Amino acid sequence: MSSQTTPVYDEDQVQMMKERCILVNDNDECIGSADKWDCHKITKDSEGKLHRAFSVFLFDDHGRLLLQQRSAEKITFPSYFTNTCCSHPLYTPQEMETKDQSGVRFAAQRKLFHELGIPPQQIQLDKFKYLTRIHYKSASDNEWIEHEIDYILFYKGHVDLNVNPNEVRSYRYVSQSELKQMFADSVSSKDSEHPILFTPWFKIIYDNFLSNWWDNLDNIQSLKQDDTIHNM
Ligand code: DMA
Ligand code: MN
Repeated sequence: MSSQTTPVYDEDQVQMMKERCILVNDNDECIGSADKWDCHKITKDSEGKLHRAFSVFLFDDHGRLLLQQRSAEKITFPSYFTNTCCSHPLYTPQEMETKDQSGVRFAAQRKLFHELGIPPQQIQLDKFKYLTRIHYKSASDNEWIEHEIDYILFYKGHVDLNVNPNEVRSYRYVSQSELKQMFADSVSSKDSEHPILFTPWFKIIYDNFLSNWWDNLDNIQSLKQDDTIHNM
């Protein structure tokens, strides 16, 4: 006899599934709102809903990238390694503002505090370097999917960390060569009991953009693609 088991999700993470995300069309124009659950749930009628997101890449003064391993409690992509911080601007006047990407900048400051405990006063909104937007879709498992237009924000500067264990399982600063080694280890760990997994959006960015951006970290504004939305 087979029975369908419903996974028991972490209470705090389930609570956050009530957040209202910004629904967008392919041109990143707001077309409404939906809760985080509906945006990411695979149902028989839909594969999630296209919404707005952001990805922060935070570098220390030596140019090393702060990597995050998502907590085991995350409902999507648990225990995967990824860039410093990812989330969604919310359906509020402040976080929906598109002029100078001020809504996603504000949301990024909010989540750097929530996930990593970085004091908001250490994050100056105009020090986020906005690079481009990436439209992608990728399933986490049979139940959950990401389908987003993801704003890429770089940030360089020293910050103090006080990580939230409900969000972050581990973190480390890596050089370009250390990250390359982790990707190599990830391939060779594929069939092991504890594979090293990277989130699909981080892998897309790593494969297509990151080395060029990282090589030009101190002149990053010259690589900005204001009006582009990459379809990946
Ligand atoms: C969502 O990240 C954003 C991207 C770019 C995938 P997330 O699942 O970490 O969102 P949250 O931190 O709000 O749970
Ligand atoms: Mn999302």
